[in-house]
Parts: sequence; C-alpha cells; structure tokens
Amino acid sequence: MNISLVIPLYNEAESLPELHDWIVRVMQKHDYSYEIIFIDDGSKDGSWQVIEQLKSANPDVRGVKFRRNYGKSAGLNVGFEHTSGDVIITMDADLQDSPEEIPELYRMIKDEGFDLVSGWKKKRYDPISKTIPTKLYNYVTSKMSGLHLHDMNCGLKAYRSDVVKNIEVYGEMHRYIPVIAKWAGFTNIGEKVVQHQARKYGVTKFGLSRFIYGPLDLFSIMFMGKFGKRPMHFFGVIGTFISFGGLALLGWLSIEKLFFYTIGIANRPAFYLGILMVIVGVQLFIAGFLGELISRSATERNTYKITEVI
Ligand SMILES: Nc1nc2c(ncn2[C@@H]2O[C@H](COP(=O)(O)OP(=O)(O)O)[C@@H](O)[C@H]2O)c(=O)[nH]1
Ligand SMILES: [Mg+2]
Repeated sequence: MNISLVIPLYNEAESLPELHDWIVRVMQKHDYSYEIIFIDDGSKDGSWQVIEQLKSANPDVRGVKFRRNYGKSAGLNVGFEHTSGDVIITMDADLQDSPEEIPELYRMIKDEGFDLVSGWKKKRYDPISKTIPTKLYNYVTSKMSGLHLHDMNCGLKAYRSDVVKNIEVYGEMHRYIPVIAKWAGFTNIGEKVVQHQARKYGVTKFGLSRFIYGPLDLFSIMFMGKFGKRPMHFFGVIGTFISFGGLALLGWLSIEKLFFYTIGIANRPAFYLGILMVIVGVQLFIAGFLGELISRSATERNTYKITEVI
C-alpha cells in the first residue's frame, strides 16, 4: 500500500465528509493505493456515526473509537500502530490542511529519501493569539533541540513507515514529533511549505493549557532523549557541582573560624548558602541513584532501535 492517512479528531463531525471526499479525489487522481484511518477520540458530536457511514461507503476507510478523550498524541500513537502503508501522512480533521499537498509530500519521502517531512504553514489563517505564541515556541524549540524547523507542530506531516513504527508519542508530545524522531535516529528531516485555510466548521480544541504543558513536555523530551538511559550523568554532575560549591563555602568559613578567630560565622549569608548547597547537592545525587534504580528495572532498559543486522 502506498499511503496511510492518519487523522486524529475530536468533535469534527461537520468537516469529515468533505475531508473524506477531498482525500479520495486526490488519491484517485494519482492512482495511489491508500487507507484513511480516523481516530475518534471520544467525540460527543456524532463524529463516529459519520465515520461509520464513510466506512460503509468506502472500504478504504478505517476507524478507531476511543471510549473517552485521551488527547491528540494518544490518537496519533494508536493510528500509527494501525498503519500498513509505505508512507504515513497525518493531517488535521478540520479542513485547515489541504489534501492537495499529499502527492508532493509522498514524492519527497519516496524519491528524495526524507524520513520525515513537516508541513510549514507559512501563511497562516488563525487568530493572532495563536500565531505569535507559536512563533516564540518554534524559536525556543529549535534552539533547544538543534532541529531547525519553522513550524514544529503542523498537523500535516509525512513519515516513512519506519519512523512511525519506531517512535512513541504520549501525553501532549505530538507537538514535538520531529524532535522525538531525531532522537530516535531519523535525522533526514525536511520541511515543505503548505497551504492553510481558516477553520470552516467547529472551534479550536487547544486552549491556554498548551502554554503550560508545551514547554514542560519539551523538557521531558530533551531529558529522556539525552539522559533517559543514564540519569546519574545528569543528576550526578549537577549534584557534584552544587555540593562541592557548598563544601568550599563551609570550608572557607571553618578556616576563618579556626585560624583567624572570626566570631559569628553563623549569621553570615555564606553559612546558610553553604548548608543549602550541600543539602540540595546530596539530594540531586540521591535522585540520580533513584533514577538509575528505576531505569535498571524498567522493561525497556535494553531496547535499542536496530536498523540492520548482517
Ligand atoms: N485525537 C484527538 N484529536 C484532537 C483533540 N483535540 C483536537 N484534535 C484534533 O487535532 C486537530 C487540530 O486541532 P485544532 O483544534 O484545529 O487545533 P488548531 O488548528 O491548532 O486550532 C483537529 O483535527 C482536531 O480534531 C483530542 O483531544 N484528541
Ligand atoms: Mg485546526
């Protein structure tokens, strides 16, 4: 099969038939073999009934229905598990992404050898409350991850099937799939300017919470990617620096007290700072040991992504 489309959705009943017909038009025009996998994430507006209707009219439609709302990352992750195409394309269900982009995305993966191609909504049709924070977020993410994409969280993306079978998305981490893919060893990541439309039906599902959870998830991903299998290297280094700093301060105060007979070292700021630093440093060390113990008993402690064995 050429293409698997993965479409996670939450309350998008009005958009689905139009989206489906548009995708089918593009697929037939280029003569692709395909499947459309809708993941209904506990919608309450009858989206599932629409998917059932689409399915009964078109056998290339697949649907997965969650019992409750788990979030977009969960939808993508389950969708990825169900794919069997060579190229996986994800898109939003709200008609903001255009299916006309699919052939070119497919070609970039197939012929140009990209692992992942991320859409870039260069001209965006969204309220300003959305576009400005997004610019900042993309800037920070690209600085922290070293992956320079203009639009990390575009819903429209294409993957080689290898990629989606080797990454795991959970929580709210769909925002950082390119970073996750990079950490998994898929470094050939490209970008394509894509058409974007204003939302036609329904309302946006992502509110203010994304400003809180987004950055936290980025920290988690960076941490897991780098130190997930060796937490002591992170906590141990910081802990050592801090506790040695504290010991140096206390040592210096002790020398003053013992050899220069300074009185009243206990009301000097350096005294309290020294004690604090020793305590915090030791705690970080302990966190490192606990991390090592946990990762030692984790089931994936020795799982590595292997491309080939000869
Ligand atoms: N599976 C799943 N999909 C969601 C959820 N929230 C939003 N989506 C889908 O993610 C896509 C983008 O959401 P949207 O609200 O348009 O975000 P915006 O384009 O950033 O304003 C749409 O296809 C939504 O249906 C959710 O909780 N679960
Ligand atoms: Mg949208």
